[in-house]
Amino acid sequence: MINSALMNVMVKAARRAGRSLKRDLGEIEHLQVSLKGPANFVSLADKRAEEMLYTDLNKARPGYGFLGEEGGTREGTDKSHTWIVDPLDGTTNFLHGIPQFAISIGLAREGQIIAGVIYNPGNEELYMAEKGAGAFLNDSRLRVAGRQQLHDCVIACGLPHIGRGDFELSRNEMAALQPKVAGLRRFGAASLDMAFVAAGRLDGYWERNLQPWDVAAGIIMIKEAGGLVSDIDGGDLLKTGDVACGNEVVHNSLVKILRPLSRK
Ligand code: 2AM
Ligand code: CA
Ligand code: CA
Ligand code: CA
Repeated sequence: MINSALMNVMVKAARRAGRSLKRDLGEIEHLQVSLKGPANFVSLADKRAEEMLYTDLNKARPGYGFLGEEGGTREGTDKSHTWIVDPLDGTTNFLHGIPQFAISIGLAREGQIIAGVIYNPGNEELYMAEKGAGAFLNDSRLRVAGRQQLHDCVIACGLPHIGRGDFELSRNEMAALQPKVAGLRRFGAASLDMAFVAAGRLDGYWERNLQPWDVAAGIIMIKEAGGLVSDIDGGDLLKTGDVACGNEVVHNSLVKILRPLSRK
């Protein structure tokens, strides 16, 4: 647990939006599901949750900027702080009734993430991290897994799908990793993949073409759990969305294998 005023604000907002998602789960016929692009679903559930998060976070910290997946950028008067919010990470899972989705709230100060909350309302797992205060799952302190050999590791990834991603690169990455690891997984909610790495459930994770709201909270979660997280090719992760993470050895091994395949 982290008992700061900031964390209380973030946790309360996440729990209220989580109750909204829970009410909407299984009510798909009432959710006005639409497409933002190929296979890019959005529903009333995403929009309602984001409005709640904006309302609560903006009320508690009136000047902060807000970047949300569904509402875009809302400028604040305080130019150094920005909320980076995904109201429903894993919409495809949500709309299929697969309980692997989350609310993700990150707070950036001068471009660095200083706090994060990731909340899965389905199983009420709440992950929190604040710079210098550690990372927690509910009441338990988190630490990344310690495995030092890739062949012992379970690694999660993302996969491109219709309308998004580089299929050939993904095939090359899978071909390179598959024979080297104990297991590959694809769960479909980036924020929870990163939370699982922080919790030591997964040894590592990589995915390309993510957005800032997919990774913001996960970045601080992994750092505060003692792991490494970065852009695969050495750039600014919040801009590129090409993430690799794990403990130091796993992170470095992933980067070493994946970077030469990249065509950037
Ligand atoms: P989203 O559910 O908030 O859109 C899974 O690979 C990750 O990619 C999820 O975090 C998901 O976030 C994101 N993503 C973006 N577009 C997607 C799509 N069309 N299908 C599945 N995941 C998508
Ligand atoms: Ca989306
Ligand atoms: Ca997302
Ligand atoms: Ca989303």
